[in-house]
Amino acid sequence: MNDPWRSSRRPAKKPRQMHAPRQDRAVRTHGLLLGAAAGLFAERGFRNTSLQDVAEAIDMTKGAVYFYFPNKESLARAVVEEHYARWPKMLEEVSSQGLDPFATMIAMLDRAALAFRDDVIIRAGARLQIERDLIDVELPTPYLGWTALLTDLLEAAAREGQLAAGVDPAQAARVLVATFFGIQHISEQLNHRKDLLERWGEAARLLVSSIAASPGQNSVPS
Ligand code: LUB
Repeated sequence: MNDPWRSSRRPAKKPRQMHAPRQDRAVRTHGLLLGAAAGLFAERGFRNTSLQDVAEAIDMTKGAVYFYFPNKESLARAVVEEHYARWPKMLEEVSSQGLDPFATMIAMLDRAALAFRDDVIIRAGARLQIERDLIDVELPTPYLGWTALLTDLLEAAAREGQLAAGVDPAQAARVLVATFFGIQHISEQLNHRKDLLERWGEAARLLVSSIAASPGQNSVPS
């Protein structure tokens, strides 16, 4: 299946020619910076996080951070892009299980719920997208990747007779994305997503039963 999030990433820059050990160290430092920034963005938000805070979080000088990111906006964009880069990797893993399209959709959304609860890059990317109007840099347009993926999977499910009569794949995809977005946002606001799996499970059971051709088809785990 093609990568619905490819437009969410800038083309990878050719790494400058560096000696291997130095390049490895630069890649590791870049990853450390993303992780530290994500932790702070997820907890405090964009406005209340400074490059100095990020530098101190991993014992770097602010000057050293500037070698990787010229400003806080570019760091925020890198975190959001890494958020979206997670999904094609997840899709590759799920697709390798050989599930049918409907089960693949369920598996992706269930894994996404885990990621929104546990993955700091996912959590930070979600918060930065909420705060996108405060961030003076172009960020990927939200929601479109997931909507495209679920539309593709639901169209494949329809072709395999897995959808109830009259279910429009694109419409169902939009409702699923909006529902998932709302569920994870409300869970974050009320209890830092501690109950996200339970909240997503109850929504999924309702939605799945309303679009599946046969009750209990690929039933969502309770
Ligand atoms: C998802 C968020 C939070 C959509 O795809 C996105 O942009 C999303 C961040 O903006 O939820 C629901 C899967």
